[in-house]
This record gives sequence, structure tokens and C-alpha cells, in this order.
Amino acid sequence: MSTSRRKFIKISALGLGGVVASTSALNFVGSKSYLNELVAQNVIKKLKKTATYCEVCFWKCAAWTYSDEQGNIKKIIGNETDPHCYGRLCPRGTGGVGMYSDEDRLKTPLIRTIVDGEETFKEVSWDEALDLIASKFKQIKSSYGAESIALLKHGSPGKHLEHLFKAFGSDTIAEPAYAQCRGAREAGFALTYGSWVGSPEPTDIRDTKCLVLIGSHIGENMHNTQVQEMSEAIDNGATIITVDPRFSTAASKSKHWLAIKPATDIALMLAWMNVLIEEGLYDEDYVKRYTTGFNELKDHVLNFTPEWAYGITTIKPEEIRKTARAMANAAPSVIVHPGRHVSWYGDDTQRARTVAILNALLGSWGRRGGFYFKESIKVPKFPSPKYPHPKWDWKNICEKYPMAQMGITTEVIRAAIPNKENKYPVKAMMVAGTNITKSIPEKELLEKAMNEMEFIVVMDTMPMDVTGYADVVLPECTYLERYDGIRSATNRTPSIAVRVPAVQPKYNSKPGWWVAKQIGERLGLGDYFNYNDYKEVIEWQLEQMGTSLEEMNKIGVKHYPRKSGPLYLKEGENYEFPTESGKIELYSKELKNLGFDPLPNYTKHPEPPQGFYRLNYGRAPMHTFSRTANNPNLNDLKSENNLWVNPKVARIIGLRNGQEVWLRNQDKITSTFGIKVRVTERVRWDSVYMVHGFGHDNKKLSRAFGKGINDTQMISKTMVDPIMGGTGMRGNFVEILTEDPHKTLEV
Ligand SMILES: Nc1nc2c(c(=O)[nH]1)N[C@H]1C(S)=C(S)[C@@H](COP(=O)(O)OP(=O)(O)OC[C@H]3O[C@@H](n4cnc5c(=O)[nH]c(N)nc54)[C@H](O)[C@@H]3O)O[C@H]1N2
Ligand SMILES: Nc1nc2c(c(=O)[nH]1)N[C@H]1C(S)=C(S)[C@@H](COP(=O)(O)OP(=O)(O)OC[C@H]3O[C@@H](n4cnc5c(=O)[nH]c(N)nc54)[C@H](O)[C@@H]3O)O[C@H]1N2
Ligand code: SF4
Ligand SMILES: [Mo]
Repeated sequence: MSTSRRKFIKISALGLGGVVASTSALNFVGSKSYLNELVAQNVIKKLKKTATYCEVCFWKCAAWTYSDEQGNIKKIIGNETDPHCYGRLCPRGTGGVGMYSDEDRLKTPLIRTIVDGEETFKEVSWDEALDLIASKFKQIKSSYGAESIALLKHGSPGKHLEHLFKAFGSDTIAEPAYAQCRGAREAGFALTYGSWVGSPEPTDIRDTKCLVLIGSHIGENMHNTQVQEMSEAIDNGATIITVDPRFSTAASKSKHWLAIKPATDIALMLAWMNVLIEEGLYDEDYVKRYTTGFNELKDHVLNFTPEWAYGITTIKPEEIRKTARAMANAAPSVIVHPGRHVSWYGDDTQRARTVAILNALLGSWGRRGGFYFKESIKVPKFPSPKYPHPKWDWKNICEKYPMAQMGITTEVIRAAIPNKENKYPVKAMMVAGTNITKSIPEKELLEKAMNEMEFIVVMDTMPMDVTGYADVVLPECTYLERYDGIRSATNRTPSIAVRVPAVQPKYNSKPGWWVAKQIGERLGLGDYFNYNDYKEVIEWQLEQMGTSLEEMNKIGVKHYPRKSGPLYLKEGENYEFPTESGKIELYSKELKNLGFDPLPNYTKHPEPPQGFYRLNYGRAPMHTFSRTANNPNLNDLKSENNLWVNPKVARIIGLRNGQEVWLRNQDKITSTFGIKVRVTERVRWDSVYMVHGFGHDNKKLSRAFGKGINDTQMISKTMVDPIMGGTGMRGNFVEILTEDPHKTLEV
């Protein structure tokens, strides 16, 4: 097969008619005051109120959608009783209505076709699209096995498709929210405590006396309750210590900002351990009772003094000692936050281990103001036949990485590239709710794999970049227009929330559950989809859980009592951790047996060559990854990203605030678009910074097209975590170009 079989098609090739929707800016004065305003104006009484949970990010805040008699969504407001939001949505959740009203949405199914020798998409009926998918799936199953069809997914639609795939016989499933996000953290904590941190993180921020943020930029990272609890903790006098090479929003609220040299965090943490142990500040009783390997750790960190770390991290020894003492002072009500997007430098599981060990020395796991013991309630599974047993699955593809506990997207994608040694070839793929062209770096790998695959289906709400690879594009309706699975919250106490459609699906879009059922039936898997409407599934489950859809429509969130015991350890309690030793494993025999360092070590990472700067990226409060860049309400608040540049660098290169520049990375990849400079002391002189998710190159995204630079385009070099296969993305270096490189080329 020729490698250029599949031409990348931009949906702009189509003349889809657009319905003009309101783009008026929403008033982001905070949900509660807005609610009061509506109540005062007597508006709210006339509006219909529907229960939902937010899908703008994966914190899944429970909310109320208010719509009028004509079916227009007027407002989305947080559910007061929800432990994920305490009645307040973040700006993105409030602006979620823009996902519904965006006139650039995918409107009808599309099939790749050839017109006058040119590949393009044609609009088709659902039947035509679904029939094609089913016949291709059957054909690929008979040639290679169902295992050869992979699913890449994120969010609610993924759950429905996962059911379809497992019923069909494929567990070749992965998501960027693992290997490109929090996978290394989960591996590091699982190795130490025997369990994942999980989402939402069981950090008892509300009651903490000291919160240590290591590259966790809460405040820009808008994970709702963490932001709210952090602000409460600050009001209550908690000490905030932020370790970040950039003066983040969190750093601006901190007593101590440690402007660490990028990629040196493990050295800082080893020095903190050294101080805690040498000065006898660690929780001796906790360590004795609950941990194993303390003596090995003590010997290990003996020489990692603050003076040693100073030379590596650029943080003064006195500052290291002062902050270590501040943590010990607050202990056990102290949290060294595990972070979330931790795929940074390739030694990320070891960095997560360092964080985990520090918390153990401080005795914060299972303590008030540290980490609480979380609990959730199990949602009963709707009756359905057993899944067949696949001959191989994602685990086989990822076997090179012993601690991979979920599918690694990059490995699953690589498996599509023919290779004699590859016993587990991927031949087709379905992508749902994930924009892999922006969330997975290594464009070359992606393009090669996409070209090789025999069939690709993309289900999205928007004509995102990833649709360009598809043979079939399916328009899912937004979360405001559909039922989805019951959200079971893992929190201080268990609770559930439901998602009920507030309005009918716009255009010719359909819910993900419906798509899964339709494909399933065409594949002869009707028994797995024994309902006409997903509503029936929820109704059945709710009944098992002692409630009903009627009740849930009134309350949105239902709370259940805790059953697993207290939130924290009792004084002197004997507690068995789910590790092999039953203890917190400071020294990891498991890692040792696998041939890795049983105790974390600092390793030096490459530094930017002369004239280059380390590319740093992060979040903006009003956007989620690449998914909201075109959202009319959120685009109104921030339509492009900026390049943060230190004044010293600006002076050397001669840059002004607001000047447009382009970037070229160490592999000579030049940014497609330009970006405006923001000269600021808030970033170190050795790095530049931008918000992830901008620089869209599909014209069909009318508001987002060409706005800012796509950080992923500049990440061509990755550093893979040998323990769990995560994609370290922070080892790329860029030079700043003041002339438009594309213009120069044309001359
Ligand atoms: N360069 C770089 N890469 C990164 C990151 C970074 O900061 N920089 N962050 C990493 C992290 S932490 C994560 S978790 C991942 C996230 O990566 P992704 O999971 O790819 O996240 P999004 O960019 O939000 O892509 C979501 C896609 O789902 C679509 N979508 C939204 N709502 C729905 C829906 O209801 N149904 C369907 N079918 N589709 C929907 C959106 O239009 C979009 O195309 O990216 C990782 N990759
Ligand atoms: N508004 C908004 N909030 C979100 C999201 C979103 O898209 N939008 N996405 C959510 C998701 S899925 C995730 S995973 C989280 C991600 O958010 P977090 O886990 O909080 O953070 P990261 O993206 O890893 O890191 C960003 C911070 O790390 C700093 N940093 C860079 N290099 C280093 C280093 O070497 N050492 C240290 N100590 N710091 C460094 C950067 O300056 C930046 O402040 O955000 C979540 N919250
Ligand atoms: S944190 Fe914001 S975007 Fe995420 S679920 Fe909650 S309201 Fe929605
Ligand atoms: Mo993430």
C-alpha cells in the first residue's frame, strides 16, 4: 500500500451551511451572583432546569442547565450540593453553552470520497455512515481479528464505545489522559502506596496548613474544587510553597516561590528529604509504623544536601532548609501535591515516587489536611452478556513498559506501522473525544501510522484537526443534548450525578450511546444494547441505587453515607496498605526487581543550546486543551496564546511587547503561525512559555484558525518514561524568529 494513500483532508473543503448562533459574551461574574441576579429578575422561574454534569473538562462538575420555552440554553450554573464544584462552575463550565451554540460544529456524518481525482468529504446519512463502519469492522475482524481495531478516546463518549469495542472483542484501547498526562503519577504512587492518586485527587486542601505545588499550577489549572479549597486554605493562613520556573498564579499566592531551574525537581526533593531526616523533622512514629525501607532511604539521601542541590536547582540552601522546616511544622496537615500532567522529562515515575516518599516522611497520607481516604459508590452494570476474551490487547502492545496500567496511545499508534516483529498489528482505529493531532506529539509517527491504517472513524463535536485523517466523521451532539453514564464521584463521601439532555440535538448530530448501539446492532451485538434509549439504562441503575430519574431531575446530585470507615487514620491505628509488604514502600523492591532504581535519583537532562530556550507550556483558566479555542464564549475571553519572554531575553533579541514572532525548534521545525510576545519577569531567562491548545490550522474553525502557536507542533522530541511509557514533552528547545519565515521562503 502506498504510504500516501490517505491525504489529510481539512473539513474546510466542504461548503457546510452554518446556522448563525448568538456569540454574545457571557457574564462571568461567578455563578452564584449570576443566579441571584436571575432570581431577582424573576427570569429563573420561567426557565426549565435540567440536571447535567460538565464535559468541558474532566472534573465533571454537576450543574443545572437553564433553557427557555423555545429551547434556547440561557445559562449553566453549578449544583450547590456537588462536592466537585460547591455550586460554582469555572469560566469554562459557564461558557460550556458555547459548545452547543458554536456554528462551526460538525453537522452531519461525512465519508471520505474522491471527486475529480481529489480526496474530499461528502455528506451522507447516518445509515450510510454506520453501514460502512459495520462492514469495514466486519471485514477487518475476519482478516486480522477484532483486536486489530483500536479505540482512542477521552471523556463520556469513550465509555459507550469502550462497551462496543469490548463486546466486539477488542480491548486495544488507550487515551492521552494516561501516557500524555497523569500515568507516571499513578505508577509512582501505586509503587509506593499500592494505589493510584486518581481523579479527583484526594488532597485535603480545605484543611491543610501547608500546600506544596511542584509544577502544579492550580489557579490556571482550573480543577474546580482544588482552586476553591486552595483559596479557602489561604484565607485560613495556610503556607503555600510553589516550585515552578515560572511565576504562576499559584506562585503569586505563595509565601515561598522557588523559581527552580527546569528539569531539576528530583534534586530539590532529595535535598528536602535530606533536611527532614538530618534535622529529625520527619514523622518518626508514622514512618516506623507504616513504611518500609527507611534505613535505605536515609543512607541514600545522606549526601544530597541543600548545598549539593543548589548547584543543580539554583535554589539557595537556606531557602531549601526554610521550606523543608515549614512543611515539617505543618505536618501531618501538609500536602506535597502529586500534580496531574506529569509527563515532563521521561523520569516522571521516579519524580512521582519522590513526591510520594516526601509525603510519607511528613506522614500526610491518611491525615487531616494531607490526603484523605476517598470513597465512591459503585454504579450497577446494566444487564448485558459477558464480553468475549480478546486474543491480545493493549497490554501486549505495551509490554515493553512493565508499569503501564492503561494503554499507551503512542504504542498503540506505533502498532499500525508494519513491522515484521510486530505480533499485534493495529489495522483500523476509532477516535472519539480526543484530538490526537494536538494532544500527542511526534507528528511524524502519527502521520505514518494514519497512512497505514485501513480504516479510521472519528467521532467529535467539532471539525477538529483529527477529523482530517478520517474515512468517516461522525458528529456527536454536545453534552447538553444527551444522556450519558451516571457520574459516580470519588470524594470525601460518595455521590452520584446525572446528565439529562436540556435540548434536542442540533443539526444532524447524535449522542455517543446511540452511535455505539447502532454500530453494535449492525455487528450482530444487539444483546449488548438491550434498550431503546439510554434513559432506560440510567433509570434501571438509579432504581438499584435507591433513587429514580424523577428524583435525580430534582436534585441533580445524590449523596450516600461513607461505608469504608473514617476519612483519616486513627492515632496509632494498624493499617495495611495495598502494597506487597502491606507498608508504604519507601524503598521499592518491585522497581529493583524490574531493573530500575529502587530509590529515586536525580539525572541530568539536556539543556538548551546557545540561542535556544526551553519550551514550557501550561493552561489558561478560560480554556481546556484545544477543545475550547473556537468556543464563541471562551474565545471572546482569550482568542490566542502569547509567548512569555523574560526581559533579559527580550533585550538580547530586541523584542517588544505585542510583537509577532515565530518559533523554530531543535529539529528545525518552524511554527506554521506567529505568536505575540509578552515580555515578563514571570518567566525564567532560560525558558519561554505558552498556553497549550492554540494555533489551529483548520479554517473551518473560524474563530480559532491561525491564532497563536500550537505547542504540540514544536514538540518533536519526546523522552519516554521507561517504567510506564509516558511521553515526556518538556525537552524541546526553540529559537525566536522575528521575521515571518514563510514569507521569506516565498520571495
Ligand atoms: N503539547 C501538549 N500536549 C498535551 C498536553 C499539553 O499540555 N501540551 N496536555 C496533555 C493532557 S494533560 C491531556 S489530559 C491530553 C488531553 O488530550 P485530548 O483528550 O485530546 O483533549 P482535547 O484537546 O480536549 O480533545 C478533545 C476532543 O474531543 C472533542 N470533544 C469535546 N466534547 C466532545 C463530546 O462531547 N463528544 C465527542 N465525541 N467529542 C468531544 C473536542 O472537539 C476535541 O477534538 O492532552 C495531553 N497532551
Ligand atoms: N483551565 C484549565 N484547567 C485544566 C486543564 C485545562 O485544559 N484548562 N486541564 C486539566 C488537566 S487534564 C490536567 S492534567 C491539568 C494539568 O495541570 P498541572 O498538572 O497543574 O500542570 P502541568 O501542565 O504539568 O504544568 C504546568 C506548570 O508546570 C510548570 N513547569 C514547567 N517545567 C517545570 C519544571 O521543570 N519543574 C517545575 N516544578 N515546574 C515546571 C509550568 O511553568 C506551569 O506552571 O490541568 C487540568 N486543569
Ligand atoms: S472544572 Fe470547569 S470545565 Fe471542568 S468540569 Fe468543572 S466547570 Fe466544567
Ligand atoms: Mo490531563
